[in-house]
Amino acid sequence: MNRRTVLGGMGVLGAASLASRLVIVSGRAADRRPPSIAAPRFQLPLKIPPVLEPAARTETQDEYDIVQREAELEILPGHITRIWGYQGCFPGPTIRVRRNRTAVVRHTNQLATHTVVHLHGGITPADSDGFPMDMVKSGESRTYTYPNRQRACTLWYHDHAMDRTGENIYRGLAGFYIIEDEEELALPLPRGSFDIPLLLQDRTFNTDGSLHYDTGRHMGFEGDVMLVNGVPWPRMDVSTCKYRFRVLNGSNARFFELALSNGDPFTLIGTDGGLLPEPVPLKALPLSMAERAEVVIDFSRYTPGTKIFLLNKREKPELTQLMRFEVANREANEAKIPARLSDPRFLNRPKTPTIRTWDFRAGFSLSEGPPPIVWTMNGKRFDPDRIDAKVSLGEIELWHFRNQAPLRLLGRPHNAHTHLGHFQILERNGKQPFVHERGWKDTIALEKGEEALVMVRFEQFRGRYLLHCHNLEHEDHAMMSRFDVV
Ligand SMILES: [Cu+2]
Repeated sequence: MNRRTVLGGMGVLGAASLASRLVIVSGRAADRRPPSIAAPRFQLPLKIPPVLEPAARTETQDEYDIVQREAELEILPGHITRIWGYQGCFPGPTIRVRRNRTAVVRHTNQLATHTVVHLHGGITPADSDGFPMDMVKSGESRTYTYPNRQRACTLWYHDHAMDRTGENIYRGLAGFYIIEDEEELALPLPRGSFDIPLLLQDRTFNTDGSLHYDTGRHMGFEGDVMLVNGVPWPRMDVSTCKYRFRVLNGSNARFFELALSNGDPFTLIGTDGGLLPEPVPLKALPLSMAERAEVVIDFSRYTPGTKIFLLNKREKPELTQLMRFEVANREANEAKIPARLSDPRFLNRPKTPTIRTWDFRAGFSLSEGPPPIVWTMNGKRFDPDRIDAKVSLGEIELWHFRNQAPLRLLGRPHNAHTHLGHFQILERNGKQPFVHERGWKDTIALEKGEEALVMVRFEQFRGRYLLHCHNLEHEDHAMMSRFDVV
């Protein structure tokens, strides 16, 4: 008897009974994945995505052209992998812009799939924000306008097409987007070749080198090869000085807890929404999907020849090591971490704010499956035509995110991402937020049963926007809500 007939024969069951039977279909044990090709570890050099040059510049804006197309790349030595890439790159080229200079990005879709582009963390007009139904069909183009009226921070642009975001990003549609401003450029932080973006992703490769994708039965895809900037388990030669790393968890569904293999601390300087007020020394840094963290690692503490791994302490042993730093040269740079990094202009908590509650939880649907689960927000699946909240432009609200797991078995980690507005975390489970999340955020991790209270203000633009889980398979399986800024 296969799993489908087990479930098909159940008919209507009580929730507890149904849950007990779901054991056989949920979780990794139920996956039927092809064995991945063995990839070399810590031999291939880290690559840095190219910076995209504007096609044109005017006094006030930079104009970019991006073609979304397939490309055949040698990701694993001796194998060809077909990817879907911005400009055929994997990851996409980095866009670096200045605050208050408008970026106009014209995307042309030469793929066989519909696409949508979202600038994650961008304060973006609604018609350029990448609403999932604003799909660009194969052969068509769309121009997205980003005013960049926001503080310096590390954003990323990625696909957001209805029902297919997970696969589109998985096959390559993601890239960094970095906003710089005067406040940050005045600081003596590491820059140039010491300012390194790190995109963390996991993938599974079929034996012919092609990417294997499945939704993990809508639980979320987790691969068995770790990539950093599209390179499997890379190594990076570093000098004996400070480096700034802009770390992005670009995985579909994998959580990270980053640490150095020698147990030494590193310094957190920024979160999703830019620099913290002051640097924070850390030995471990949780990072859920789509979150960014900016850290400085000081390699001047080490002698040439030292090897240090970047770890994901949340993982089983074979996937713990992500990449290896090799201290290769003695070299000093002038970089410092100032005691005061920025004025983040945090909000003041209003006396009588509007409070909204957003529950992230599983729902049952016997028309789905296996498993017969759908992902819901406040018990509802995403409907692009339904407005779940109307938010007044410029008003500070408190949003209460709850990861609800009424049945323990159906509990999964989720995370909450708001479009347009960045937020400050006031409370996590009724207590102070973690030290690594006391800056501006647009995405927050919610472990099973966790809740968080955040303060958010949506500014600059009216229109339709989204709140959703950034487990991409949950998102594609409708864990998304539309709110309108009015
Ligand atoms: Cu989720």
